[in-house]
Amino acid sequence: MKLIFSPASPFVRKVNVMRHEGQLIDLITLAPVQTTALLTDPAARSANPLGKIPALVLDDGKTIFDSRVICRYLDDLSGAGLYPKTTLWDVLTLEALADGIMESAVSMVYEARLRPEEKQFETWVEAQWSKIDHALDALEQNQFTVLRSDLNFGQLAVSCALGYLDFRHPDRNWRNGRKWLDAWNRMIQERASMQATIPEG
Ligand SMILES: N[C@@H](CCC(=O)N[C@@H](CS)C(=O)NCC(=O)O)C(=O)O
Repeated sequence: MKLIFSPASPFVRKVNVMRHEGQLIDLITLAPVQTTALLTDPAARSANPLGKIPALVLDDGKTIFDSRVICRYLDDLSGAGLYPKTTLWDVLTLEALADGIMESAVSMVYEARLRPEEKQFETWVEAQWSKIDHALDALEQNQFTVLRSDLNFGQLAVSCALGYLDFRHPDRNWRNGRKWLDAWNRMIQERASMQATIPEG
């Protein structure tokens, strides 16, 4: 299998975390690309008509995306058991929340990097941060109980999202007023899969 990826992407990090958790490192080769919403890499486009990464090219030539589908697939393949049947919908909802945080955080980066300065829309950027803020408050206030249950992929996805906030938005100080979430995240970040996938670039 071949993973079309870029190391800075939080969505890619989720897949990489699953590669480690499922002990699938040797089964998946890595094909790095540089792709943005404005300049799509041809390999990303040929794997996914949307041009987005991650995309996983299977051994039979078929491609699967997006990160949520790939992570479920790799969990199934490896038997890692990170989507327990008894809490499946809660775990998937937690993962969707993590993905939403990533989407808003990535779109803020795109706004700053891809849009000409005179066209940047501060109100819109703040509206994106407000989504993240509400999501983090909900996590701190225990609105998503599978965050505090046995290890599952929703938790790892949340930790990838928090890692991306540290990586791209350190000035927003997401830890302010969120002591519990910070302590929880420190514990998750100690896992070998999280340590091996710290974003760079
Ligand atoms: N829902 C997708 C989101 C993937 C995504 O937005 N990836 C970004 C990189 S972080 C991308 O490919 N951007 C290029 C583009 O928007 O064309 C997933 O979970 O995989």
